[in-house]
Amino acid sequence: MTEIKILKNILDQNRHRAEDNRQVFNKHGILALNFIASPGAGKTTLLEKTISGLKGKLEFAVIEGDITGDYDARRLAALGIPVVQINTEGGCHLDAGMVHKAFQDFVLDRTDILAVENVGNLVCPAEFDLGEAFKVVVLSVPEGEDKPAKYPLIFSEAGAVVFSKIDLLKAVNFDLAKAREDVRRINREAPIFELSAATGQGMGEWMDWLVSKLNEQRKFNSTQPFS
Ligand SMILES: Nc1nc2c(ncn2[C@@H]2O[C@H](COP(=O)(O)OP(=O)(O)OP(=O)(O)O)[C@@H](O)[C@H]2O)c(=O)[nH]1
Ligand SMILES: [Mg+2]
Repeated sequence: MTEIKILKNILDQNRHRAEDNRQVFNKHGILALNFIASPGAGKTTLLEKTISGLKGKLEFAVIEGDITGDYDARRLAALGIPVVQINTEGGCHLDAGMVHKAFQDFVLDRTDILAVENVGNLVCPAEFDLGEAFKVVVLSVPEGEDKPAKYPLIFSEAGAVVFSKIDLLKAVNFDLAKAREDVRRINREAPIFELSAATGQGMGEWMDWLVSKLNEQRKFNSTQPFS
């Protein structure tokens, strides 16, 4: 009983902090995205290609969540964008308080998209709202088409689902129709992107969608639309 109460308190506290973060992002016209996927699904590569593809058009800032190390933060900082690394030292997800602390380092009025790369897994990050506009759940095709059915909570919460490494589709026999069907059963709304950060296939559609979501959010919050 005590354990349940403590967990509820932690989640309630997180929810309040997430709401504070969301208000800050809205005030500054920032589209905040929480990228969630298994280790190695291609989150950082997708961010690298997205940020390069939209260079000169949109300003990105990235918060990198990892258990330890700063490999991904270095990769992204090499693109000349502001990056903050959070090491959870064993924790399997980021929380809203960590994100709040991290974004103090950014010039918010100069940021269009704040991308948070969460710690790699499809389970714990599902419980913790960070104040993002939506979660982007990335499933790489080598992981198998059964993942939406096996990890339904995170797919049900997704604002967008990305099937990544689509260049490997044939080699790994990924059943695209089944994966799509299972996502749709759990989540009727989220757009599903099929893309390869390696070959560029599907990247245009994904980036156009990001721009349209940023504009939508700014119109909704009556801040300046991007274009
Ligand atoms: N074939 C192929 N490989 C890719 C693609 N995207 C990423 N990879 C490879 O997949 C591996 C993992 O990519 P990362 O981007 O580091 O994956 P991640 O999800 O950020 O990994 P963690 O942060 O460690 O959880 C690397 O070897 C990438 O080169 C893709 O579109 N196609
Ligand atoms: Mg990564």
